[in-house]
Amino acid sequence: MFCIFWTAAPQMVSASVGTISFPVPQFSAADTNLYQYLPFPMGASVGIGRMKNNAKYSEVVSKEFNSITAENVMKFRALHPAENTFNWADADYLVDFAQKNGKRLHGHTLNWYQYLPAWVTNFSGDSIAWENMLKTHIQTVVAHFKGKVTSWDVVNEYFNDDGTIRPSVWVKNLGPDYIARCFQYAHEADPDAILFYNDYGHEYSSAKRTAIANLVNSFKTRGVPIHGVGMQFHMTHTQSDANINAAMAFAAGTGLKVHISELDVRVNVNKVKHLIFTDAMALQQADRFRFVVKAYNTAIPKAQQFGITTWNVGDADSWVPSWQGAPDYPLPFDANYLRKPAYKAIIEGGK
Ligand code: 9MR
Repeated sequence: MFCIFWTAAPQMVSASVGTISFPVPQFSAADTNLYQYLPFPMGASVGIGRMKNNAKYSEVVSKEFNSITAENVMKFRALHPAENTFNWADADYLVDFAQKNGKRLHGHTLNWYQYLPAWVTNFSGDSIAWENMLKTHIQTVVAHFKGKVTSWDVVNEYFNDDGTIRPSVWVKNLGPDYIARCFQYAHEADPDAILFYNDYGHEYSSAKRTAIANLVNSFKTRGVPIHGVGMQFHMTHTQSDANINAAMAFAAGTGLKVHISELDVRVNVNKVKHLIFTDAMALQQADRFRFVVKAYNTAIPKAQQFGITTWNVGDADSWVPSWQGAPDYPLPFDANYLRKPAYKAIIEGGK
C-alpha cells in the first residue's frame, strides 16, 4: 500500500516557499492521508478563524490528521472571559467539526500562567475564593466537554527550564501543590478523560525533565490522577539526535502516555529579517521531523503512544514568526498547504 501511495503518479509541484526547487509529491483529494501512514494518531492544532473562513485549511485538517487540538479557544481567557460568563461557541465549533469528521479532540489547556482574563489576574479574593475559582473553572469546562474531548492538558508549563516552579498567580495564591488539585478536579468532572501535564524544553533541559519526572512520581505515590506527559517540541532544525533521544527516554520512563503535543521545527535561529527558505534548510528540517517521529516510534512503547501533534498546519499559520520577530517556515505544509519535504519525512519516520 505504501508503494502505491508514492508511485501513484502524483502531481509534482515545486514547493512554493522561498527557493525550494526540488519536486515534492502532491496528491489529489482522493489520495491517502498523512495519518493513515502512521502507527499512532497524527494531529494538528487548529486556529478557529481559519477553520471557519478558510476552506482549504479545514479541508487539509480533515484530510491529513485524525486528531486535533484547539490552538487557543479552550484556554482560560477564551472560554471564561468574565467571572460569570462562559463562551463556548468557538470551542463547540471544533467539537462539532471533530464529531462530523471522526477526529479525536485534545483539550488545551485547563490551567496556565498565560492567556488569563483580567478578572483573574486582578482577582482579590482570599485563598478559599481562589480555590473555588480554580475548581469552578476546571470542573465547568471539563463537564461541558465530557464525552467530546478525549484528553486534556490539565496544567501547562508549571516549571522553568532550570526545574524550579514558575511564578504564577496560581502558585502565588494557592501554593505549589495547587497543581495536584487541578488534576483531581479534572478527574472528578470526567473520570474517562486522559489527563496530561504539558511543557516544553524536554529536548534541551535535563533539569526540567528531572522536575517533571519527580512530579509524576510524587503524583503516582499520592494517587493523583495523571495519565500522560505532553512534550511540546518547539524545536530548531539544529537540535541534536542525542537531545531528542534523551527526551524520548525520559518520557518512556514515566510509564505514562506520551504526546508530542506541539511539534514544529524552526529554521531561522539567527532571526534573519528576510530569510529565504533554502533547499538545504528544507532538507535539514525534514531530517529533524523524520528523526523525532522515528525516535518516538522506537523509544516509546506502543501502549504509551498517544500520538504526535504539529502546532498548526501551514507555515503561514505558525506562531513562530510573530514570536521571534522574523520569518520562519516551521511546519510540514507551506503557506499554500503544499506538502514540504518534512511531510514525507514524517511518514518515513513512522515506518
Ligand atoms: O500558538 C499560540 C498563539 O496563537 C497564542 O497567541 C499563544 C498565547 O496564548 O499561545 C500559542 O500556543 C502556545 C501553547 O498554548 C503553549 N505552548 C507554547 C505555544 C506557543 O507559544
